[in-house]
Amino acid sequence: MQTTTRNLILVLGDQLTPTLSSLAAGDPARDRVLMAELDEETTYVRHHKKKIAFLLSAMRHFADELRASGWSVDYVTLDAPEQCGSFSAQVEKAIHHYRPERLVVTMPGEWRVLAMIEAWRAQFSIPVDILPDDRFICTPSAFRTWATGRKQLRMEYFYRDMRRQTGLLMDGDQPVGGRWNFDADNRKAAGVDLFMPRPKTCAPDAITQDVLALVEKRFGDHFGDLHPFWFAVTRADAEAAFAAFVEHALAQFGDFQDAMLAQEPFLYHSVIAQYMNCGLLDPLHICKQVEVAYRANRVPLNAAEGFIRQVIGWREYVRGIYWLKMPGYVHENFFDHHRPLPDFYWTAKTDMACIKEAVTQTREQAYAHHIQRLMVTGNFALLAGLDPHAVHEWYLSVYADAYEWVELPNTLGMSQFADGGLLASKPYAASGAYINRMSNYCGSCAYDVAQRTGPKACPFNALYWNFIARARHRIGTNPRMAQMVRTYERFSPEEQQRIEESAAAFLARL
Ligand code: FAD
Ligand code: DLZ
Ligand code: SF4
Repeated sequence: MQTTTRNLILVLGDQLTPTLSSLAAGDPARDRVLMAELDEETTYVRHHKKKIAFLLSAMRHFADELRASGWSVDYVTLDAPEQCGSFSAQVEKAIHHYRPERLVVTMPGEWRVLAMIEAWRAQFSIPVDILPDDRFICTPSAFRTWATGRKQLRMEYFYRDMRRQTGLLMDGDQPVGGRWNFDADNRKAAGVDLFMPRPKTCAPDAITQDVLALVEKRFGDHFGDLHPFWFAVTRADAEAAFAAFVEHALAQFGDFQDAMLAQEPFLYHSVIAQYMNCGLLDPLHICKQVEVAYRANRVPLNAAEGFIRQVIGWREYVRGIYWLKMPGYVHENFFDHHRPLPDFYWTAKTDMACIKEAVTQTREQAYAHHIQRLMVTGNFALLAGLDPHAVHEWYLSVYADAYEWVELPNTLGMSQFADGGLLASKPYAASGAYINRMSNYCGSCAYDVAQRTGPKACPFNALYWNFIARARHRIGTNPRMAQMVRTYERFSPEEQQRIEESAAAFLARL
């Protein structure tokens, strides 16, 4: 039993990893871990109820895991009288109580929290050690070095470096299969007759039941359905969920990565970002398991490469951009869009079948897959000129995997092009034809995807051309947009007029 505390180790809610640098540097016999459920963290946006329940339950299970391996853990629950509201106040109280020699913390995922921790150096009377977060492959400073001097940042080149650095899917210094990227094989639309694996579900245990009751009581008015709650909240269950994905879904992950089907929220996606982002799963380890499945001929190369690219490519790349560009990044608004978020982002009350489907499953599951986020809700926001900051806050609230370091560059950069093309090479803007090609939503929609203008026309169509019309002076020189700008400019003045009127009439009704 520990009598005095040498160092105080603060473990944040998304640092649920036993090999975390702050824990690896510590000594269970002499140091004390502090974890806290806090008003500020549970409300800095109005998180989805399932997201809060998931994280608090995972935190409580992790505290038990640490205690079982010999650590002394002070765990403050949200409803405890000693809960102080913020990291700063909670740490101050613990320092006052234990009088530790040092405070140790692994680098947080968010700029807001890093600024707070850095301020503690002046605020508290003890040294504050901020250790690197080695759960990522690329450090912020290595990313800065990679980015420095490049005319354009492109994920594809970064990704190749990550492949070389990790040795994943490499034959010597060459990519397995002779190509770095098999995305061209990954654009299949899904038929309704496909067999759909489902993510592994876990029944809530007693700890989770307590958390669910707490969340219902405290956050009953937040967006989202709390029940049924089926996320894994322990490392063992998250690993089992990932193993089930590898066995049942990974082989078709590549083929149907971009597909969307009504009533099928998950298709062949892994549904593990929430586990990776809070530290229950290790990104490099899971990529190695995917490579093993490929080398054992259990999954094709386009699936294995596609999956590994998302994790060591996109995930690391967006984090690099986040730390390179914060704190200013959050305010970027290249197209000067200011329209408020329509209510249907919360209520799903809209005649647009694609948006209704994406928002309904978001409310039910705190999950939508990448193409729904990018090409349905994100695409609509871009075309309708919604305020990118409001869009960012929506994405940060509603998904169980949402943390600012990963959500912000995806929303502001990839989806809204609000950084003017720093992250993505072109705006992800598309008309209804794209959604129709990749989904079965349009068949049951009140609108007609084949019509460009008029009251029955799919709103994405007029909005798309209207976006091209208003944005062409800013994006017309982008080689990937020039063709669409030229097409628009070849429309007759009457057609251009009809597009403008249809778009304006729709936006006026929002
Ligand atoms: P899969 O499709 O099975 O992919 C496997 C893994 O690859 C994911 O678990 C994830 O860790 C990683 N990955 C895939 N694409 C990306 C990407 N673009 N950026 C970073 N990692 C990626 N991802 C988050 O983790 N948190 C977010 O808050 C988030 N917000 C997003 C907001 C928008 C507007 C968009 C367009 C994308 C966002 N993404 C976010 C990226 C991506 O949509 C999710 O990672 C993915 O849908 C999670 O589901 P999955 O685990 O089934 O992923
Ligand atoms: C997201 C979140 C929530 C909802 N609640 C807590 C919490 O109560 N306590 C905590 O330590 N962390 C929480 N988090 C995660 C933090 O917000 C996260 O650590 C920071 O965003 C830094 O990435
Ligand atoms: Fe969405 Fe348009 Fe298709 Fe309706 S017709 S589902 S609004 S893309």
